[in-house]
Amino acid sequence: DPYAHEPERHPAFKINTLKPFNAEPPGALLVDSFVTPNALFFKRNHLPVPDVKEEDYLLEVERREEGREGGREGGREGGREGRREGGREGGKDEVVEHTVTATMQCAGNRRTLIHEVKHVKGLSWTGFAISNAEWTGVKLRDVLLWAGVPEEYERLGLAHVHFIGLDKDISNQTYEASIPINKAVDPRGDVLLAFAMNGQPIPRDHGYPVRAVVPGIVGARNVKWVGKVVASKSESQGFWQQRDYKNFSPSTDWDNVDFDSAPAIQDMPIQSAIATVEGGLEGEEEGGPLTIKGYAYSGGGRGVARVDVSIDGGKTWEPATIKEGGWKHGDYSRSWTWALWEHFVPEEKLEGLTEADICVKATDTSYNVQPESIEAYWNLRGVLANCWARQKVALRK
Ligand code: MTE
Ligand code: MO
Repeated sequence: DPYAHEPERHPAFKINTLKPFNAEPPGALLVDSFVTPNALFFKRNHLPVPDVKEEDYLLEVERREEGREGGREGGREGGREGRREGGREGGKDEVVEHTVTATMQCAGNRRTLIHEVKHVKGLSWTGFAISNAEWTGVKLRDVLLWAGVPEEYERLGLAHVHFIGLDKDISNQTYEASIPINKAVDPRGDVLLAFAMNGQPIPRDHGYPVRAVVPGIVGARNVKWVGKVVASKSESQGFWQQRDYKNFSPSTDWDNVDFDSAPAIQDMPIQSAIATVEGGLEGEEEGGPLTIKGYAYSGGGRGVARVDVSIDGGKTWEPATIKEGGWKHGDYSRSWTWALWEHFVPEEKLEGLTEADICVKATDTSYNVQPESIEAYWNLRGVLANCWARQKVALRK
């Protein structure tokens, strides 16, 4: 059993699949803290969790200047460098340690909504395949410069940085993905090769000893157990870069899909979800006041500018209170975290209503808003489900 040596997990998780282990924490626990405790951070594994020993760990960095044409592997290795990473020891003196608070979200978050329209292939995440942590590591930019990928990478035609994981399937295929090189070398891009998560060595489930943390970019590119980094002319040709994590028209199905026609998901769109609703008929004869809590998040460094809440199915709206995170004055490109919000509806606003039809939509600093319907957004892989969050609450018997 390749899954015989999996780490222990928190009992509160809603488990999606056991082997590989995929699970989300309960919403109420998740929005309880701005920084998610490691034990409650959602877990998304495609393969068995590898058991990497720090003493065996060596990060390889490669510069691949010969591109591959027509999507075929044609590159030879150039400028190959090995480097000891991870843990607290070994040659990190040339690069400085950084800590970045960044939210990570799976592209399949809220896929249950897509399943409800028409079933798709994919894990049925409700709304909590997202978490926030303080990551410590070295900037990928510094490692690339140290390893001989020069600032003038464009002259060499280098356009992507690949991360190759140490987790393998039965045919020895490893998990890998890539990001655009401009994100990797941007000093304000904050991409880390992280070795600590919330002040602890990264837990095995999250990539021990080193994982890529790519703030603002979909979870799938935040490769765990990174064994190798490659600066390359072409995008990763890995399955999860080319044949998954892409979004298509509602009319596209498995018979006519052309994966090469769509870009790999990188930045995440504006998103929000309801985590808890207190009040209403809960323990009362007549519906009491409502307290609604949840999160909002946008990718690409865009901040959450506002969260609007409606209790009448979207006819009228009020802004929620952002408790933590979200937009900061003057920052348009470096908001890496979610915003936790809260909305209180007093009893007088509920008078005459038999039910509250709660809708939530967030707006980011580019004024992108969430789409209203999921039907218009259905896609065969069930990714990027970011329609309005909705929940109905009974107010009268
Ligand atoms: N990295 C490796 N090596 N193997 C994986 O299966 N899953 C990816 C990404 N990095 C994955 C990986 C996906 S799809 C997501 S959403 C995030 O890791 C989840 O990170 P987490 O388990 O730390 O929450
Ligand atoms: Mo994911």
